Amino acid sequence: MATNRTFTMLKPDSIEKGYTGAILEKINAAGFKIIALKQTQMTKSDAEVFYEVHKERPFYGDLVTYMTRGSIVAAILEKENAVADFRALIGATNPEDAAEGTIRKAFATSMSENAVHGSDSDENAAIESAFHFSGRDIF
Ligand code: FUP
Repeated sequence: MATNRTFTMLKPDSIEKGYTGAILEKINAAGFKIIALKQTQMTKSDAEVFYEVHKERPFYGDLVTYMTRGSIVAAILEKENAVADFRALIGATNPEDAAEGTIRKAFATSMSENAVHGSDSDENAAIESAFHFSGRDIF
């Protein structure tokens, strides 16, 4: 996949609070083009695989429970320097540390319920995009 793409999920807390539209608007306003989009719910095994890198961490079980308790909105975004620019737009993992103007500052409540996911590398963006979308879902 080209390096001008990243992958995001609006997490269950964002959907529950009705923030889908507001967050997508911020993403568009920051210059990202949405090239794939869907609302779906991850199964327990989906979340376990998606977050396998954190398997040994103490928060892993809670993270899987949280990510599967309701629907998420998954999207692939396109923009020059997408991975780094999107990480800047979402802000620090802990919303208390997130800068003003970031999505987590505006919409997240805690480190464990932090509103949105953003891929941390081009390689993971490609893996995570393929986890949720097939080629025919990407425009
Ligand atoms: P990020 O890349 O900012 O999404 O953060 P990480 O990949 O480090 O963590 C993934 C998710 O695990 C976070 F979004 C929330 C959760 N997490 C915790 O609940 N506690 C922690 O100490 C770290 C991460």
